[in-house]
Amino acid sequence: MAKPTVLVTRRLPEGVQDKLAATFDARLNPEDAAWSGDGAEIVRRAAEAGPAGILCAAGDALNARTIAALPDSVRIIATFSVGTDHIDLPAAQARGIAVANTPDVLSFATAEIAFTLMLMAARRAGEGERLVRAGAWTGWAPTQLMGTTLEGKTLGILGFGRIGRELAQMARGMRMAIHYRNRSRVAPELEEGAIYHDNDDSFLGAIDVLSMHIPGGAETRRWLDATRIARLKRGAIVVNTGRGTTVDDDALIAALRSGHLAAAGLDVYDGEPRVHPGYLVLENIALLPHLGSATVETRQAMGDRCIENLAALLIEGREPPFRVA
Ligand code: 8YV
Repeated sequence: MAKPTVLVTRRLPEGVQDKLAATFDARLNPEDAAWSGDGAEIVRRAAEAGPAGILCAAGDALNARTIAALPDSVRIIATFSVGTDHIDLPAAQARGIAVANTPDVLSFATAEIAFTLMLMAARRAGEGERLVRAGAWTGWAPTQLMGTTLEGKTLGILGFGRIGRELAQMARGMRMAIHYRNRSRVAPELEEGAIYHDNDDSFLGAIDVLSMHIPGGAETRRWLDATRIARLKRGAIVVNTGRGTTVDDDALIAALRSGHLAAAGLDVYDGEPRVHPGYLVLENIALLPHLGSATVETRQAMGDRCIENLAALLIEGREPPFRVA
C-alpha cells in the first residue's frame, strides 16, 4: 500500500523528520520560518501535493479561508503544539477534517520556562546579565540590583491545567503558597492544597506573582487589561507563557513604567515574532523568544505525538489519540 502523503509546514528536529519520512510520503520543509502569514503558501503546497495529512505548528494560518481552500484529499491536521488557536476548528469540522494536538509532553518544559521567567523577574537576572555583558559592572555593592525573593510569596496561576499544575509543583519547592483561577475547581487530588478562586477580583488581590496559562482566541483576548492589572498588588510580578494575545501590551507597559508592577517575564507575544517596542526599552522585563517547549526531549516527544495522530487515522484507520476536533 502506498504511504499516505503528509505535508509538513516547518523544519522539525532530525529524529522527527526521519520518522516522518519512514512512515509517510512526507513532504518536508527545510525552512524554520512560517510560510506566509495568510495561509496562501500552505494552500498552494497542499494543492501541489494533494496530502492526506498536514503537520503544522503554532503561527501557521490554518484559518477558515485556508481550510476552505485545502484540497479534498486532506483528512487530518496534526499540530506540533498543544495550542490550537491558529486553527479554525469549526471550519475544519465543517469540512470533515480531524484536528489533533500534542498535550502533556510539553507541560513540564513550559512550566520550566514560566519558572525561569519568574526567577528572572524577581531576581533581576536579565538586568544583571546585561550589566556584565556591557562591561558596566563596577563591582559588588550592597544595594546593587536588589530583587525580591519568591520564598513565602503567593503565586497565582491563571489556568490550572497540566502546565499550571506542573508550575505549582515547582513553586512548592520554593515554599510559595499556590492560588489558582480556572473555569472550574479541579479535583482535590489535583489541587494539592492550592486555593481556588471563583472570581477574578479575589484571585488578583490575593497574589504576589501572576503566571498566565490560558489559551489564545477571542474569549481570552486581552484578559490582562488595565482594570485587572490595577487589581494586582503594587509590586506584583506578571509572567506569561500561554499566548501573547491574552495581554493588553499597552496596559502592561504602563504598569511596569509606573512601578505598579515590579517586573514581568514574557515568552509569548501578540503578533509574534513582532514584539511591542515598548517592552524592548524597559529594564524590568525578561523577554524570551517562545521557548516554552524548546527542549530536545520535548520536541521529539511532540513529533512522536504528531506521528501517532497521523498514523492512527491515515494508516491504522482509527481515531487519532489526541484529537481535539
Ligand atoms: C510550541 C506552544 O512549541 O504547544 C504550544 O501551543 O505554544 C509551543 O510550546 C509552538 O507553538 C510550536 O507549535
